[in-house]
Amino acid sequence: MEPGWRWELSAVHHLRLRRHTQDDDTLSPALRLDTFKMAMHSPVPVAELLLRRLEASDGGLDSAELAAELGMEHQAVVGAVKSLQALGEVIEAELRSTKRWELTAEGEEIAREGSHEARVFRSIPPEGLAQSELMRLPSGKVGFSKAMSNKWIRVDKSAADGPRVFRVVDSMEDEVQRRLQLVQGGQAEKLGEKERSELRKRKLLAEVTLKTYWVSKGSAFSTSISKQETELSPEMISSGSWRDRPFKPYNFLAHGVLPDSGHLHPLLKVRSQFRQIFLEMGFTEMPTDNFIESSFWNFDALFQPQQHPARDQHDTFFLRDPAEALQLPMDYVQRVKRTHSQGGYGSQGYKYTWKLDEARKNLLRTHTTSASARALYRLAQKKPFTPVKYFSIDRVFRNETLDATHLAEFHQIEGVVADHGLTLGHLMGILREFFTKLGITQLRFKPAYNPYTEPSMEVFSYHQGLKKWVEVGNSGVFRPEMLLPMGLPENVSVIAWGLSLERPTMIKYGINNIRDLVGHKVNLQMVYDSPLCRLDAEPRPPPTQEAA
Ligand code: FB9
Repeated sequence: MEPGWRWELSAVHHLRLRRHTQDDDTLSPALRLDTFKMAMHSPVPVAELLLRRLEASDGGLDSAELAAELGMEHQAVVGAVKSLQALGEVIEAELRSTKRWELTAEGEEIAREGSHEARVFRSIPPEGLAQSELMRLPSGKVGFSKAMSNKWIRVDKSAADGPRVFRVVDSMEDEVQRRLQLVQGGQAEKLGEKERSELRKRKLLAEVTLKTYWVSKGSAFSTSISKQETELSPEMISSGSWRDRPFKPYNFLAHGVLPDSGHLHPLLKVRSQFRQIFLEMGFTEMPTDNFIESSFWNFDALFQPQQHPARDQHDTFFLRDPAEALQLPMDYVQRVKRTHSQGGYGSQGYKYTWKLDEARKNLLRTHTTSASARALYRLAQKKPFTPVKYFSIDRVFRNETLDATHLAEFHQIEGVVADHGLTLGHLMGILREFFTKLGITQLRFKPAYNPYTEPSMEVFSYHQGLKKWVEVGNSGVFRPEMLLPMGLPENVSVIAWGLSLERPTMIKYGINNIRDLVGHKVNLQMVYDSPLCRLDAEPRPPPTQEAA
């Protein structure tokens, strides 16, 4: 047994650690084994064993070596190191990673039973063995080719009843087994690089990285670790026993256990940031508590013609039940009908036959602009007109082709400002103010088209992280054909803009596929770990695996 430390019973039968030198084999293997076993089952906590061992060591000890000596799992010693570290300066423990050679399972088996080629050699009697029979042996295939290449055996192909294998040498040295046993005995360094790599190639040996601790005495080292009190109990105070009890130093920097709490989905964190921005800008939230909308409010009221491609099955989810909206403000509907079919208010309209049935069709709203239409219509009923600033953030549904950034539903954020004489300039101004609060300052406006706004603009921002211009929204001035039938005064114009909640959330939290943010594939850990959202702060780096 190689030198090292041994547990042995001292004269008074209490356990003591003693460095066992080569010539010190006084303890009989049997006695050493059971004291060893006794140590294993001894009530002495591993930590105490470690301290005694450290006491006796000069300089320090390696946690893996100690575990080997104590014949216990390395993890148990690591546990003791950690609990001693928690006590303060009792020990110093420096994490080391040591590479060492370990036998693979097959390596273990060969160290025990001998190499395949040795077993093949041993299984060949002097009169030889039929090759077919030899191949059926468990080590047959592997052993035969190695024994051949070691020139231990030969094959007589011309033998009567088929190829026959014979020994070439009388005896052989099972070097492979010997080398594996050397490693098993902790003397891997005795093997040359070539021998080691040959064994590794045969998957008999593997180099493992072991994270071990080099433990040394701390400034408050002592072998007796009296359990430090962590609580000051009433009886300690009443008995005064607290005076002579060691207390664990209070770690004021301890993070404390995270209280179990609910976790806001990142989307809701960003939503509340957007809400905050709108409220700061004096906007009022529009009611959007109806996912189901009539085609009238979702399209017709917005002067979107009934044959517009967005109004067919491919883009919109229509409802079978309830299929139709029954209550519509008919006087207003008539004005919408006329505006679509004949125009008015200075517009020539679309010159088509507008159908009420089409307008009655229920659907899942495709945008929250339908809620803006309802709000502006209610506003128009209130005389005299008062300027307003409205916003909405809620789900909308579009029957779109699904891809990494598009699902069949997303949250639309919309801002609406109605006042006298508002112009495109006002829209650009309020967009700058809005996006600046988002931490987005470099904006570009690109002319665009929406059926319900003229002029319309797509809004782009230069994204530092992505090093490109990103479309961050759409906007426009609502058409008079939309506003005047509602009953809003001539000189009142309404500017509005919209964007999604998902896009900024994905960029903020570094999420590239919308399915990692929304839906059944979301990893709840991402929600739990998602940090607070500060929209105007630098975007967070995407979550790395580990973190995870
Ligand atoms: O959100 C979008 N982009 C975006 C927004 C913010 C953002 O923040 C980053 C932190 C820095 C990043 C990106 N978009 C709108 C632009 C694109 O993503 C676009 O491809 C997808 N759009 C959605 C619709 O897709 C069919 C986003 C969604 C959208 C588009 C238009 C409106 C609302 C949402 C609108 C409107 C509107 C126009 C005029 C009047 C009233 C409303």
